[in-house]
Amino acid sequence: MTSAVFTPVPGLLATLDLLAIGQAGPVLHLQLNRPAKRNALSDGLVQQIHSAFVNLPETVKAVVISGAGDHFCSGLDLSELVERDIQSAILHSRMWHAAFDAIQFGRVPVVAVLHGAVVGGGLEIAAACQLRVADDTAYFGLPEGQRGIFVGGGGSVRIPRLMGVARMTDMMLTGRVYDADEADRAGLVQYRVAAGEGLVKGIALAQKVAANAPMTAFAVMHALPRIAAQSPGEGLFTESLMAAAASSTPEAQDRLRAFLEGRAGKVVKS
Ligand code: 1HE
Repeated sequence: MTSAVFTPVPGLLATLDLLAIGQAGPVLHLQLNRPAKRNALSDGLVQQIHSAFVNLPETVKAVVISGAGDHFCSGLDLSELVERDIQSAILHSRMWHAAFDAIQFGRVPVVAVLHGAVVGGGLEIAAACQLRVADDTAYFGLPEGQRGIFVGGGGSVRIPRLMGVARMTDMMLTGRVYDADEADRAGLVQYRVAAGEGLVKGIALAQKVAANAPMTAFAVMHALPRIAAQSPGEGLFTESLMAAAASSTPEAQDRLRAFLEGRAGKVVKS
């Protein structure tokens, strides 16, 4: 059980009726809240996710995202997949990109707590988060292949960076579904827990993440994935700029001094 007490967040976030949002200290818990539809990503839900991430309260330093009911998320709301002309289909995908970019490149790190179905757009959301926790019930699929469509929420960019192009190709061409252990081995998730324990783990991780210096959190979120997409020469240069910016903040100076004066923790085996 987590000892954190989450209370509703007033203001704009409280108006987002497809999400259940609570805050405990620096951690915000955002739950996809369409359990009757297995948290299928309707346009409204995607827009509410976007609104939530661009309107996080100043006091929030880390977010946990999870799904209400027995599944994390069943992906695109197929009932809305009406025949679109090519331009509106592009705009629909770009709307998803904007929302999931607001998760990956927002102000604070995000931990995804995954259980049950994590499929299609659900896996695309998970891939936009910085950390992923899966419990025993989680399973991962990209049914786009079977439905005659393609990923449109950033999956083709983010998922191969986690598991490789070959594994994603297999999932899309054959409908292969990964269980939680397979997903762990393939790099899709970083933490594996017993059924029902994902939220406690995710909140504990978010509390640790929230204790980081904000500039370090920012550098890890914003610089690491961009450096990974740069050439080695550009990456090294970006790294130098980021390192100089992070180490010259007053918070970094305080933390370095605390270690040298014996007031900060040592690195210990876990
Ligand atoms: C839905 C959706 C949905 C459930 N859109 N309505 N995603 C998929 O191809 C996955 C489709 N869903 C499923 O395979 C299953 O629903 C689950 C494995 C996720 C869950 O199974 P189960 O037995 O718990 O629930 P259910 O009985 O299938 O569904 C309960 C209700 O949710 C039912 O509606 P009801 O009115 O009959 O009660 C379902 O129709 C509804 N529902 N999933 C709409 N996805 C832009 S690129 C990204 C593209 C994609 O994400 S493709 C992946 C689409």
